[in-house]
Amino acid sequence: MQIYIDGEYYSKAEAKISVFDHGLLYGDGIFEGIRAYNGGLFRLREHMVRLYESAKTIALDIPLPLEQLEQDVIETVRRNNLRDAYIRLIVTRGAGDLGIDPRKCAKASIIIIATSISLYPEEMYENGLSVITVPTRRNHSEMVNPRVKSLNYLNNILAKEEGNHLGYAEVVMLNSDGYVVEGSADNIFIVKNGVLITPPAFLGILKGITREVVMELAQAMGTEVRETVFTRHDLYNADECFFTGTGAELIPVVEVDGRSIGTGKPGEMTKQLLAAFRKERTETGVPIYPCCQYPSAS
Ligand code: PXG
Repeated sequence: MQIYIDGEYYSKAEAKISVFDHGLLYGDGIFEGIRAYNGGLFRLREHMVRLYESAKTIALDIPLPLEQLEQDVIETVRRNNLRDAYIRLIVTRGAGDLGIDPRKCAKASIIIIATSISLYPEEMYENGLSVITVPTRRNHSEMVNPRVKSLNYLNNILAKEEGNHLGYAEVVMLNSDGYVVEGSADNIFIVKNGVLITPPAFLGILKGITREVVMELAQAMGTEVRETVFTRHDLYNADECFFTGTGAELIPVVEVDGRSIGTGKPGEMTKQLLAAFRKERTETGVPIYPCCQYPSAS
């Protein structure tokens, strides 16, 4: 495995960063999770733009222009000879001293890891997930804004742990007003009377790239899409429900807090969108390899 750190490539054993890095000391940094399918990087530019927007909001200067870092992502996947991959792109505040002051960190560090991905079992896509709402509320937008994909993921990890504790693979988070916002690492959608509904970005969510793609696909199918607030009551009484994310892609939810959603099986619109998403992701990626230089598909 070849791991990129600040423009150089290292083996897994040699890929190391400072213990004084504020990414480690304080979760001071940002990241992206990107997928490659069939030799193409899915929605690469959208992920890059989100990374630079996260950086702007936390006043972090990424020491490379977007276009060059984008090329470095492609090169890292290439060097690892991957056609299907999960790419973790990380920018930390860099090494400073033990105080929190970011001015002590002279230069941000950039890390790119390209590897294969462990997926939810196919059976979960066919049967759907049972989930619960958890006590930990999503960060308030005026505190650590969920729009920033920051290295400080404790809010999500606590929610995930509350699900683990009770045996649930994913959870639904509410914001401090009690509105449904998202999963621990996924966006949430419901379907009611043929309308596709998802919480608006201002409510305090990560504005998922998969979420955007799914909204576009639904609109192209002629479905009405609404970004609007909804409550647990609306969730329990939805006809269908699903999560979206780079890792999960689009996964049906069939039970929430012991209430079955709709028929208790993945709904028709969910199944149609899952099929459309699977087609989209394999056909629209940014090519990693120039023509004719593909490594053999193994
Ligand atoms: N909300 C949150 C809080 C997330 O962390 C999403 C929504 C979905 O966004 P995208 O852009 O991926 O559609 C995420 C995704 C993983 C993984 O391996 C995913 C995320 C973070 C860490 C790991 O699935 N974020």
